[in-house]
Amino acid sequence: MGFLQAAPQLPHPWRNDRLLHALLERALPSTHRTALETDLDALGDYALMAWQRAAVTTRRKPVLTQWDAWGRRVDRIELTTAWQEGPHITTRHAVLASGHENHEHARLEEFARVYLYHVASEFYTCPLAMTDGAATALKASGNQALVERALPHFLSRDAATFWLSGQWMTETHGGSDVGHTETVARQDADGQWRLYGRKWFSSAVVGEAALALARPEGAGGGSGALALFYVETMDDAHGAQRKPQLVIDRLKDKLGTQELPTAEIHLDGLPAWPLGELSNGVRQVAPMLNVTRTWNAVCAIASMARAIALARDYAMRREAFGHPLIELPLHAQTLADMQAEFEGAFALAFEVAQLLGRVEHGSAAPHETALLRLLTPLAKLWTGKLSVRLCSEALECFGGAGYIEDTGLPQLLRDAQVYAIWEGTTNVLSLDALRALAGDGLGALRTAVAAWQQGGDPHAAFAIDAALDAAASHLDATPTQRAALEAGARGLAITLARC
Ligand code: MFK
Ligand code: FAD
Repeated sequence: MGFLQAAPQLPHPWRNDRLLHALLERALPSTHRTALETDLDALGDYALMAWQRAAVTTRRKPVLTQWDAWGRRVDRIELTTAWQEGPHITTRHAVLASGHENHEHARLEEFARVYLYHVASEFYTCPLAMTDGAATALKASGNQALVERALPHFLSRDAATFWLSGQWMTETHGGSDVGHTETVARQDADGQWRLYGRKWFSSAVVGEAALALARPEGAGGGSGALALFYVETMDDAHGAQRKPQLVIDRLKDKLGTQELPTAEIHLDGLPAWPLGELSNGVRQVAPMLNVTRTWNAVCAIASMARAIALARDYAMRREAFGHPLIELPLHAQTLADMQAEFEGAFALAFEVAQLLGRVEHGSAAPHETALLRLLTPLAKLWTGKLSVRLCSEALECFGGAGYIEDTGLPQLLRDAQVYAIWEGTTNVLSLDALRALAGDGLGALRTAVAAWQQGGDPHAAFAIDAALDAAASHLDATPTQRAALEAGARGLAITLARC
């Protein structure tokens, strides 16, 4: 046998992560770090184990069996190993529960865990994000009965009692524009609400609960008439089988996120409970959207971190023209440029995580609520786009090997494509950023930028001020200039996010 190329090795995702260490040292009191670091080290071990395991096992997808041998509808889903491990890892290391502790660093501590766990989780983080979002929306609703019913499960630190929640919004006619929702909520004579309709993308179909948008029977059209409902999916009376009023039509065959069982479902009278008023469901689900969008940003940077770590390691093992790749000036510059873009995205995503913690805890500065409202869509949309670009660049760093399935590398690129689509596409979030800018967003950003700039690079300060001035002039558009304003929204959002 001739030359054999050494495969890339993944450095320990926590012990070798200079950025995350620096952030936590800067942001957390030492008493918090000690406890957190035990979990981070364990999650780093798990990530390393999962990468090594993936190299020697055949990739699996979830499998749906709709009927048993005797003709009974069962809709049973077999999950991958990482998914079976998900509830145990998650609860043991408080991945989700830590975000709901009562202190201002709770969200930072949660998202540090998410960042280390995400790639190994095989997108078990998708339903975790939605569960976190559901817990947040339930708290915001003030519906005490539902809070007491669901939160002990959603935030459980014991796998035996842990529940996942879905987020049932998208329908065949309404993904970005949920105003087309056709699912109807009808009330029985005894007052029980039931949902009838079809949800087109359900990514936590193995979960025990969901928040669903539906139109109360007789309510008008459009999105303002939608209500937000809490549902449970399992029927304890039948040995924790799925409720018969929830039918799984099929699992989607997807470009990426293939371990995640995303289903098309029918609801045929599934019992449901409104979170609050029987209208303005979009307003009620907004706290969920903003939390899942933060997860999306953090998971997108986790994918970038993985791709760059592997490319950097490979650059020390692969030689060309008599040198390891890392010693070739242009290859080293390519890696450095990727790292620089990544570090900017890392800073933005974790800024949002910290802001969220402060705002929820009530310790935020006056401008920070509006700042969070603006930076959340900006972080989501920018990290979503950047992850595709950086994962693509990382694959190229491996040459032909980056295109070969059983290196495990192409999956990074396929998975990255989803970050820009779900939870609001780039365009939808650019328009959301406009909505936030039109409120107190721009003023909040100016206040924040002034603070960030103190002692910083004056050239960078000039660039940011110029972008903010440009944003302000766009926002002065008259109603007749609205089309031009919308057409420029993506450029504006990306400029602000990069700044
Ligand atoms: C592994 C990574 C983890 C990530 C997991 C992801 C799992 C993926 C699962 C999904 O994809 S779930 C489906 C997600 N779907 C979306 O994100 C929908 C995208 N579309 C939008 O976001 C639209 O902008 C929206 C549906 C909100 C538009 O609906 P409307 O009814 O036309 O919105 P409208 O009238 O502008 O807003 C209604 C109210 O909500 C307004 O408040 P008021 O009633 O008080 O005026 C808005 O200000 C408010 N609102 C909208 N978005 C908000 C918000 N408030 C706060 N934050 C927001 N983001
Ligand atoms: P459309 O809304 O039809 O968008 C098509 C195009 O039009 C996009 O490029 C969009 O940017 C653009 N567009 C739309 N409106 C505007 C506008 N006003 N201005 C400019 N451009 C616009 N949904 C759930 O509810 N629950 C889930 O669990 C879930 N899981 C998912 C899992 C995966 C793997 C994927 C891929 C999707 C999932 N979704 C889920 C659905 C996802 O949220 C939607 O696909 C997404 O919100 C876009 O909606 P749509 O597919 O209807 O696209």
